[in-house]
Amino acid sequence: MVTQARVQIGIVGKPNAGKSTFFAAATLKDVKISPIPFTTIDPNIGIGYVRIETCPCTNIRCNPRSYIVLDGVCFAPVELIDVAGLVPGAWQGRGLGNQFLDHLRRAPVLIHVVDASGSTDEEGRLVKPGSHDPVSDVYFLEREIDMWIASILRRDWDRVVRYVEFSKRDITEVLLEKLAGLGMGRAHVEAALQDADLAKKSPSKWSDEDLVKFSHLVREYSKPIVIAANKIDLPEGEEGYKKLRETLPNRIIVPTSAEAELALRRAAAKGLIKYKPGDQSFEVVGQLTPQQKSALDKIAELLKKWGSTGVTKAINAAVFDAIKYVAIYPVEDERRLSDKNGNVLPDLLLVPHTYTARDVAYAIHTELGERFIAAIDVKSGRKLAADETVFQGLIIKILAR
Ligand SMILES: Nc1nc2c(ncn2[C@@H]2O[C@H](COP(=O)(O)OP(=O)(O)OP(=O)(O)O)[C@@H](O)[C@H]2O)c(=O)[nH]1
Ligand SMILES: [Mg+2]
Repeated sequence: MVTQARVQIGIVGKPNAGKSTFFAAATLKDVKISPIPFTTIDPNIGIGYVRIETCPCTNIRCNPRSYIVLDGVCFAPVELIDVAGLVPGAWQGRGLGNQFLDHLRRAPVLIHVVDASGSTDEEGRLVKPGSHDPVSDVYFLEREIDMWIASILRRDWDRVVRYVEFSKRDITEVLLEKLAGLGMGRAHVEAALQDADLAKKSPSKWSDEDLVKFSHLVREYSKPIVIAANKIDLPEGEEGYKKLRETLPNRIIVPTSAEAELALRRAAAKGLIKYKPGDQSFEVVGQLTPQQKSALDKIAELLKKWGSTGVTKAINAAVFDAIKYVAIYPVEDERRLSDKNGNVLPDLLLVPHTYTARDVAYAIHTELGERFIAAIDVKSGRKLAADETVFQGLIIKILAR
């Protein structure tokens, strides 16, 4: 079985926006949820799923090991990390500060849960619905994340200066070393240096503004953010979502009701309804109390209006749109589409779309990477060279020495 590290998704936002509700809805983990700011202090870590509609398993009987198939729909696991709320000035120590973002170092993508209903102020305190502007939350939160990265760079900026000025090392290399632990790669660092106009400026001459500008760009390139416009079950939530769309037309924004998704997942777990994450509707199969019925009726209306609760859509958008990962299916026996033991399509790997056939071999096992000769696109029978990139839905067999 393939044991590649799971894709991590960080869930960020101000207090009381619904981060833990989103997390609980996606993972079914029992975590603290309440309308009091700073309910979450230590991070919650759990497994959520991306939903893959057109999966080879739709037409074949398979024996999935590292993913799940429900009614012909595939669900591949991702790791979700729900952290404490950020408030303006967190980088200067306000609220719980921003140190806890260190838990998101390895996450290549973030979901920003925004209270689109405007019923909480920038510190997460309850206010009249519609009275707080959700757009301002997007701006301040992203700045706090940029400042977190800037603070990590500032910590030993003297060393960066020394290496570049006195040891004559290339600034890209020195920054890369520093930022590798934050999941940032060469392309991210080079592009940020270029676009911030800093590629040729010696680090001793960088102003603090330069450092923040670089941090902003390198964050944008290495940890893109999907916005979950949450609480759309409230009338003001719809307004807020529209405003977010209008003000930020180039951003990935998914309308969500984390609360509705949580209710549906819990009802399904209790056997009251038939529902899979991301479904457009549900079917009642158990005995409902009048309260349950009325709550579910409301959710049915929401699904009709919005197409889904948006939670799975936001996770999918993070993995497939923001960082453009693809789902591929490694097999050992290309005729039976199975592993050595006859398990059909046992594995589903989520990998960057820039991955080559050889990268995939390494992701499965270092040794397989080292012994790599070529790969086969099983559906077409075509050979893939080591440096050919993989694509969505590829069933791949690695040929190794
Ligand atoms: N109406 C509505 N309320 C929601 C939704 N999602 C969360 N809430 C409510 O918002 C409040 C805060 O939810 P949490 O999930 O604890 O928020 P959080 O962002 O984790 O907050 P902190 O841990 O304090 O940072 C709770 O009362 C939730 O029930 C939603 O989609 N719709
Ligand atoms: Mg929380």
